[in-house]
Amino acid sequence: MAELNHDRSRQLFDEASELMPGGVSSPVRAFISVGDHPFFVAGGQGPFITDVDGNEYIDWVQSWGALLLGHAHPAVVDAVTRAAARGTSFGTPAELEVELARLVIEMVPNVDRVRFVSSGTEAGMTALRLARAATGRDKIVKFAGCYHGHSDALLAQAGSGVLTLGIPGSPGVTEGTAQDTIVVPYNDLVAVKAALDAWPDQVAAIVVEPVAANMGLVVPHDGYLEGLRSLADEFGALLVFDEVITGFRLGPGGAQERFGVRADLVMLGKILGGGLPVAAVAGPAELMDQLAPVGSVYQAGTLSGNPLAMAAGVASLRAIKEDATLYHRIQERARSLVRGLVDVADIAEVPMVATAIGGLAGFFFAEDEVVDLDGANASDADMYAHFFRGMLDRGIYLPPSRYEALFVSATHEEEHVERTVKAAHDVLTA
Ligand code: HOZ
Repeated sequence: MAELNHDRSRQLFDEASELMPGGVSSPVRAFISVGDHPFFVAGGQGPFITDVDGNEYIDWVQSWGALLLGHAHPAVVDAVTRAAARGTSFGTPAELEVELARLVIEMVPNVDRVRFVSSGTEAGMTALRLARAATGRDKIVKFAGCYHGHSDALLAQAGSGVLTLGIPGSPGVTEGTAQDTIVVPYNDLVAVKAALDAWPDQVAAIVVEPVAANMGLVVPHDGYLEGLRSLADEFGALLVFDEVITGFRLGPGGAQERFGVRADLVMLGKILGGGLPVAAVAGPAELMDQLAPVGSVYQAGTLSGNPLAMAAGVASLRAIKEDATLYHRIQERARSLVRGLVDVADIAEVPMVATAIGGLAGFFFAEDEVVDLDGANASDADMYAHFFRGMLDRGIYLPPSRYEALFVSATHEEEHVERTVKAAHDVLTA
């Protein structure tokens, strides 16, 4: 079949590459691991994204999960437009912050206080600082393949772009910082216990993506999150759930609600901002009130609580709350998508394993179920790249890396699943 015309995107990418490192503002967007050039976006509507050459794609990335309601949701657009007309930034408290904080506290379990920041990275930095201050300990336990933003302490064996580009440990992270980060495999409680035994009274926090979605999609074993909770309690460490992806996606209360496991601190982002830069650290008052200005743990930001971002967040969470069937629909859609992909892979005799949870879907070209980073690494990278390019040519935009998840929005219908599965059939049987 004829390839789509990407002339304008190519031209822009050439220009961008002279002006910005790799031509992008964030590494995975460069499409390097799938052997392609990125398309440049012109706009999006619901489940669709359109590029500057006029090609339209069914978008299963949805701004890396930020858009639960799909592109350009009318309520979000309206709220942001009205907020912008009143002024774009004040650096002073505003009513919408109170409203968004109230919505978060209402929807997310075990939260009395919310500190808004502008990115998941900031949320991770703040959660760690708070955990270290609250426990008087330095070390943290994280999991290979989990990604919590690009702060120094959390980059070790991180997922997402760090994996995609095969960067083992980023230059610029000091040895001292790296020494305080203990990395163990995901889904392995014995390894966590061993780490806590090896550094008694030194671990401030166990930081985890309750469903790992930055090494591809890897779900926790039954009892895994409960096990982390017990180990944290036994060893006096805090349990930090990075719910930047799972928050408001697995259900209104995220992973805590879905799995019935309490976290001491929660990192939120993506859906929280409805596509604008909002993230947050949230938790019980006794911890959160250690942040300045009540406590002495310092954290600040000129654009924190930005009115446009707050307006988008409030409009999104309200729309989510009002849509009684949303979580059922996205879950059914995610399941039907992975069922369809696996069926097609079977027909084509291509090994594939796939999983779906809430509005998250993921697949690996692999024989065996993937439970950790080793499994994800063992999946077929060349096959993923080939599949990605074939799907893009057929108007389906998948994550440009096998280490990312697929995101279902409230606007994806069964017909979009069917078109995706048909395209997958054509690519895999060609
Ligand atoms: N952290 C995102 C993937 N999990 C990548 C964001 C981006 O490159 O835009």
